[in-house]
Amino acid sequence: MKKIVFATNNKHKLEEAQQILGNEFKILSLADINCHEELPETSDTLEGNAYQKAEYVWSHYFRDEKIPVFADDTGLEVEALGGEPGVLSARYAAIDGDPQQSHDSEANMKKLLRKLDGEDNRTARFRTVISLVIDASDTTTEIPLYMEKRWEFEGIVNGQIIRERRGTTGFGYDPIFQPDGYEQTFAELGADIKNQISHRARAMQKLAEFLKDKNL
Ligand code: ITT
Repeated sequence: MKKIVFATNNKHKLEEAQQILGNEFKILSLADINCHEELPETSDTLEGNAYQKAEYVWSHYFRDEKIPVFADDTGLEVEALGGEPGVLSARYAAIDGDPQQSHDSEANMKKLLRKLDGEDNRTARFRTVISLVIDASDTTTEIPLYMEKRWEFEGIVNGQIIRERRGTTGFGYDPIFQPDGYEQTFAELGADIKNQISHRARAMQKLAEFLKDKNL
């Protein structure tokens, strides 16, 4: 079985990725490769953060092994707010509030609903970017040439921010996001449907096709 590293410890993401990549791949988490440090995530774009995480793991753990590494970053982009919270989605409430509220979904949703109070344009999208880094080093030369190749895969799901929370499954902004074509929020649709149509699933499907095509 081929190995691939997903630079995350989020169980939910690991399971979803394993389901989509199938049993041709064994997905290794950060814990599996004994990476316990905090990965850098300081970019102001999703693309930058996904690449920073994948590149960090590749360069610190896999320089001499041909194991591909990928990482993801996701943001909720709200049209009326010029794309906010975007790359700040996880720590939206913490930016000008209490730093403890980083990753506090309730506080994040509350802030977003307050910002959209009285706003009729509720159009929003979830966008995931996956960055894949593969070793392309040439170690046959006298001085080994360490090189990487990188690719990006994007997944988008369009929808609306509703005015009140509905549903109990999922995480993050799921209770206030209703994907186009559905009457329910992500938190009402449940994991089975969400995992077929979500931003992350779409990006992951593109990654899976790429790995298959390139026979990686
Ligand atoms: P990592 O440990 O993998 O970094 P994270 O919580 O930072 O997990 P992401 O970077 O993927 O997760 O997403 C950033 C934030 O965007 C996340 O904290 C949620 O608030 C929101 N988000 C991402 N995917 C979501 C989804 O499928 N449904 C609802 N909210 C989501």
